[in-house]
Amino acid sequence: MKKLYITRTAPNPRKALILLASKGIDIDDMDDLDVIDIDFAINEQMSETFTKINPMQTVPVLTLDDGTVLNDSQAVCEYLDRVYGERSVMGNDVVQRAQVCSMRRIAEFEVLYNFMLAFQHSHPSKAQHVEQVPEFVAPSIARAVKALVYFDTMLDGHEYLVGDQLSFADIVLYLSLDFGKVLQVNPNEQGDNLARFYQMMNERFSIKNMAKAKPIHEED
Ligand SMILES: N[C@@H](CCC(=O)N[C@@H](CS)C(=O)NCC(=O)O)C(=O)O
Repeated sequence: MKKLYITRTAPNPRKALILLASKGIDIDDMDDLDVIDIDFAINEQMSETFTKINPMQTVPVLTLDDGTVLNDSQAVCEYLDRVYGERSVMGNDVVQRAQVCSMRRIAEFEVLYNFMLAFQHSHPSKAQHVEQVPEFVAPSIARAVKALVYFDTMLDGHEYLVGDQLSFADIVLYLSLDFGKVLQVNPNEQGDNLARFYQMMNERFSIKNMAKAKPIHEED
């Protein structure tokens, strides 16, 4: 049985959850894949059991039947996209794939990672594990917000970032907007196009709609 280790509230594992949901697949009802929830509240990602699976102590992780371990969200999502569902969310042809890759990386590196950096350096829950530098926080948020201006422009007159169908770039942009809320960046106040995009994605993929608890057991 394949195993997907996730935390349902964290942006990188949510990529995998939303990717499958966008293909109409219920992650908790798959014949060949078990979902294992990792509880950040008790630092389960740092437990001995999980560290053996992923020494990087991060989620998501996908383990395959032959023992292969995929411990990066992009790799996990590439695998899930190719193996499950009809249509790839990575793009329908060579050009679209390149466009999705480009948009996804800009959303990831300019928005999501700057928000994550700001979070790591400001949130009390991270203080024990990160040498927090408060000076990183405001410039990181500012850089992310600046990139959101670009995405608001890209969505002008378009429902999605690439073509007329949902792609992985939309998933990463949505997660970035959603994560920005913990830093008091309101996704509804970053331009009309982004607000419309956020509301559309949030109706389908909010944590509230998708969350479900299923604790890991040491014997797993
Ligand atoms: N490059 C990794 C980064 C994964 C990552 O940072 N995951 C976060 C959740 S979004 C995590 O597991 N953090 C563990 C922690 O904060 O202790 C990926 O994209 O999979």
